[in-house]
Amino acid sequence: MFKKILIANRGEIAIRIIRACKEMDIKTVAVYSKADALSLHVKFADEAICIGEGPPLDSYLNIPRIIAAAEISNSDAIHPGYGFLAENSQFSNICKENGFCFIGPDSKTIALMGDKVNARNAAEDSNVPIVPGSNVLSSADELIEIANNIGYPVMLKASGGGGGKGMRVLNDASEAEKGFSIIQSEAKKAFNNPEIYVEKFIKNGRHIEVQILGDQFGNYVHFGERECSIQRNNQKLIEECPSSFVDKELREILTLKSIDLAKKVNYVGVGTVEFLVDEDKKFYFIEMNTRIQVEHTVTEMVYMIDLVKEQIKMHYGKKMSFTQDMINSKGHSIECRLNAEDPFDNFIPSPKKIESLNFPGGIGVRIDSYIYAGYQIPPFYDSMLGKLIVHSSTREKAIVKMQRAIEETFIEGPNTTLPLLEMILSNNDFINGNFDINFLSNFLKNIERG
Ligand code: MV4
Repeated sequence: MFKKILIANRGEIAIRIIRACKEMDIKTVAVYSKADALSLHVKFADEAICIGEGPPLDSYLNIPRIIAAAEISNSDAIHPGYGFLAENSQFSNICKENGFCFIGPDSKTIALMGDKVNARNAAEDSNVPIVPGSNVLSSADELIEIANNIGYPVMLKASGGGGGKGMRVLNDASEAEKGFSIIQSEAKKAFNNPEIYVEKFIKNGRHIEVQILGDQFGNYVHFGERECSIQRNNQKLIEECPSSFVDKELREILTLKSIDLAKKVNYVGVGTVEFLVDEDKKFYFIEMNTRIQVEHTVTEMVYMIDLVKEQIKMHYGKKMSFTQDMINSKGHSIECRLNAEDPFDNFIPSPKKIESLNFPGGIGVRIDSYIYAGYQIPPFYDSMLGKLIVHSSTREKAIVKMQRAIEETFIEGPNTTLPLLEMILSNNDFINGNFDINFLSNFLKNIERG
């Protein structure tokens, strides 16, 4: 096994990875910015190397400094976590060229899935249903012609985007000309890639994703689906495993198609295949994420597996130690994201000092976090402070447990998403599983109206 892994990340995911390494008897190297000198990942790792100032471009996104830290510490491998460099195909390649194993897919696979038009084509080649739409568009006229064929509303998307950035809904042809130039210039600016494409807009869908795992010998398994519809601006707030909307039949086909795609691209490691599922349970591939995701924990609770350990083993080159028929799910898990944001003021970040803190406990309660009482939240990074995850035998019991766990949680100092989470957990539509991707924005509108 690897002797030493450098973690090119911070916050709760850096700690999550350190925990897996400790239990595997792998030494860990933390890298940190000056703003993170007092962060827990620095204390928990065996070694820690400061790589620059607070702003991400000077530290967690600074490839030469991370590679230098891996060299100085004599690390074998680099784990990117999520965000930052996790889906940077160049970084995957640079790690490899410098003799470090990148704990993620090879640069070709990251680049393929990072290009959403190519990802659509890979899905189509694997007989995975995609949203009716186009390849790269060359003009607004071409957009109008294709949109007329598939029918409005349509969604314009940046091929280099994904994760909700660089998207726009067009309701009719009169919006096409302007939409085309806006999204094209946004795409050029944000992703350094002006390529855009169009898809039919799937109304009132659910956002459902499948967790897959592949080794380097062509073996693939899945760990069911996650329900990720409770989100806004592509920031998920609550995730579940399984989805109460997905029946046995739908699960079978979603997971089968996900593995077909993974096989087609010789995928190695953990990956997530994202789908939109409409009211008639028709499903459409939208993207594939080539990283460990924030919400991997709900899958871990239900399948009783450590996905980060499996990910590390797969990239070391171990053969998968189980087959699909050995994998069983049990019960239901829910995750709530604890963010330092004001949910009642447009989720404005609130990077303050944690004045006092109490985390919940009890059977089936898991906290993946990095904050402690007295910790000053730096202003430079994502506002997620941690995740509260519960597991119980049924969805109903998991909801009750989450309500109880939220009641026990106190985070004083910053504004947090806790009061909003408490309200959603007691909402009848949420409790009845009666929601889609519009739930959160409608819920917030209703609060405003009082
Ligand atoms: C869509 C869509 C409807 N139709 N594509 C958002 C994030 C990215 N992963 C894909 N996303 C979507 N793509 C088509 N053709 C709906 C979403 C979407 C969404 C849209 C508006 C508000 C909330 C949303 C939540 C999840 C997904």
